[in-house]
Amino acid sequence: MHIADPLREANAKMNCLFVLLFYFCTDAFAASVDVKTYSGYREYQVTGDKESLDKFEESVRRFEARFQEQFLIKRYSATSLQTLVSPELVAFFDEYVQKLNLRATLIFDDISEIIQQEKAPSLRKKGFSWSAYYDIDDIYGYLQNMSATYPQWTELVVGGESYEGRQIKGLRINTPESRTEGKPAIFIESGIHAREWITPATTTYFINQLLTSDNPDIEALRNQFDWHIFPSVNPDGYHFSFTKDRMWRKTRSKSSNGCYGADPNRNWDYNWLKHGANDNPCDYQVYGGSKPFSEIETRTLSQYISNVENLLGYIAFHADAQMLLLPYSDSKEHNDNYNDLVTIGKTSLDYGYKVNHAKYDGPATAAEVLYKASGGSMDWVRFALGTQLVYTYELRGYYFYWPPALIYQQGDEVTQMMLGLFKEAGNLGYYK
Ligand code: 0X9
Ligand code: ZN
Repeated sequence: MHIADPLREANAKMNCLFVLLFYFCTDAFAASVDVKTYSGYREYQVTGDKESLDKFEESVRRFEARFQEQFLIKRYSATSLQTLVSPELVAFFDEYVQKLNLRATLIFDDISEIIQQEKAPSLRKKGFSWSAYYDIDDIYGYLQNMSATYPQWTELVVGGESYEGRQIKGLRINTPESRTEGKPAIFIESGIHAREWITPATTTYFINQLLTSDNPDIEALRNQFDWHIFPSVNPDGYHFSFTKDRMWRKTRSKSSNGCYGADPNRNWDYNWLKHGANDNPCDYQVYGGSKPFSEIETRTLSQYISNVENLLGYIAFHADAQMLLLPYSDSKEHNDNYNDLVTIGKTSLDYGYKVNHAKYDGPATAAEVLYKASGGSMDWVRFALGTQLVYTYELRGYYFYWPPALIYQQGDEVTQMMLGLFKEAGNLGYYK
C-alpha cells in the first residue's frame, strides 16, 4: 500500500512549476510514485495481556481486510508487539488501544527520518565497511573480494537463484589447515527476510572475523568446519527494501492477481501453511506462496543445502526479537536432542552476553516464546535432513532499525555466540 500525502505532493508539483527545471520536476514526480517514504508513520510499542493483544491483532486483521489498509504489526512475545501506524490510521489505532485496555508507547513519531538517516552517504567509507549498510551488489562485491584475497581458504559459491534472476551468492570457507575432506559443515542463512538489514551486515562481519582474526579461538573455528555462509538468501527482496520499500519482507515473485512476493520463511515443505501463514498473495507479511517451495529462492537453496556433505549445523539469522529459537517452530513438543540444544544455546547466549550485556530470551521453541509459524527453513532442515544443531537467532533492533555506527556491536556479539555454540557442541561430543 502506498499512502500518499496529497498536500506534500501538490507542493512538490507547484515547486516544479515555479522552478521550471525539468530535472527537479521529473525527480519529484518519480519519487512520489515509486518509493514508499513512510512519511509521518509512527512506531508504537503495545503491551498488555495475551488475550487482549490477540484480540487487537484480530481486529486489525479484520480492519485490514475490509478497508485494504495495512498496519505493520510485529509480535515480539505473547504480551508485546510493535506496529507502524500511518497518519490515516492513528484514530483507529487509538480507539482500539483504549477499548482493549492496552498500553501504547510511542517510539518514533516519524520513521521516514530514520529511514533517510540510515542511508546517509556520509556513513559510507570507500569500499566495504561495517559502519554503513550496503545494497546487494556491494555485499556480493565483498564476497568476491574475499574469495580473491583468500583463494586457498575460500570459494565463492552459488546457493540458488532469485525470481529476478540474481544468484544467491555465498562464501565457502574450508581451509586446508586441519583437513579439507570430511569436516563437519556449517550452513549460515541470513537475510531471508528482506528488511532485517542487520543480519547480512553481521554475517559479513562474522566472515571478516573468521578470515582475518588472529584470536586463536576464532582461528580454530575457521579451521574446524567447512563453512557455507550466505549473507542474503533473498537478494531481490533485499534490493527492493534498499531502493523502494524499507519494510519489505517477502520475495518479489508476481502472483496471478498482481500482488508481489511470498514470505520465504513460510514457503518450505514442512507443515506448509499450518500455522502463522496464509494463502493471500496480497498479505504484506506472511503469505506462504502458492505451494511448498513455490519460490525459486527456497526451492534452489533447499537443493544446495541437501547436497552439503556432513551438515552438522544450520544457523539462521533474523531480526529483531532478541531471542534464540529452536525447532520446531510450530509445535511445543521437544525433539530428541532438545536438552542438548538448550545447553549449547545457553552457552552461546552467555558468550554473547559478555560482549555488550544484551540479554536474549530462550533458547526455546518459537511456539513457546514467540508464536507458532510453519514452513520455515529451520524446521525443514531439521525434519527433512535430520541436521543436529539447528538454531534461529533473532538479533536486536527497533522495528528493523539498528544504527549503522553500532553494527560492530552485534557483529562481535554474534562472533562470540558462534564461539560459545561450537565450544559447547564440542564438549557434548557433536564433533571431534
Ligand atoms: O516469523 C518468522 O519467520 C521469524 N520471526 S521474524 O520476526 N524475523 O519474521 C521467526 C522464525 C522462527 N522460525 C520459524 N518460523 N521457522
Ligand atoms: Zn525474520
